[in-house]
Amino acid sequence: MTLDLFAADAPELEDEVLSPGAVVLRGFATAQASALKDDLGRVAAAAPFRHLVTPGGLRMSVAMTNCGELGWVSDRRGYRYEPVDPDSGLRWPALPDSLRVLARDAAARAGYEDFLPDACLVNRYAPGARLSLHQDRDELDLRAPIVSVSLGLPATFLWGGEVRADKSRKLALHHGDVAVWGGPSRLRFHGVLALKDGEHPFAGRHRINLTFSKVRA
Ligand code: MD6
Ligand code: FE
Repeated sequence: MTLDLFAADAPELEDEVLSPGAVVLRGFATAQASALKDDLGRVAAAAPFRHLVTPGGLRMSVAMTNCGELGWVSDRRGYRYEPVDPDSGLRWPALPDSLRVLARDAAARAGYEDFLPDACLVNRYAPGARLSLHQDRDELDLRAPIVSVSLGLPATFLWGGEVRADKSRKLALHHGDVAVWGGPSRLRFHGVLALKDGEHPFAGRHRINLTFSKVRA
């Protein structure tokens, strides 16, 4: 029997509401993955992945780079967005059209029309890499949502509340899933548990996450 993905009885991947204004669009990016891979390869060639240091002096386990007008950086002086890659002294690579369109379409599907990101943080998780609970709050335009694309190995995502101590919910994010959060959920705490080892055709033993935001109001 061949699996006909267009058949009326094909398994539907359901959008999953996390909280008001926050949703996971299951498999939303899967069809574009090969174009994304080519474009991300070019971004990483121009601005290689690196492990940033937190203001407290800890090396982050997630490797990062950026594309778009502004890139997220962290060092002993703090967290901020910068137009120039501190490693090269050059502007971050431009946001590829494939990424811009994906982010805009995902935001629209989640109810946020005309999302025009000026920053795309590219996160690379190797086995064991994790991101503790945090808020995305270094952006000036908090009216715009965060669009977060998962590629490669699956991860366990933590969806918390408005304060760090709130109980968080765990959910799996797979290759192609896109989480969008904005409006009343824009400052929700979230994080990623330590990545389990594995192998995925998209990125081998890695998970790649793209976090799009609008920094300039
Ligand atoms: C994720 N990432 O990897 C979610 N936020 O699914 C984030 O929330 C995130 O990786 C700020 C900085 C880096 C990140
Ligand atoms: Fe985040």
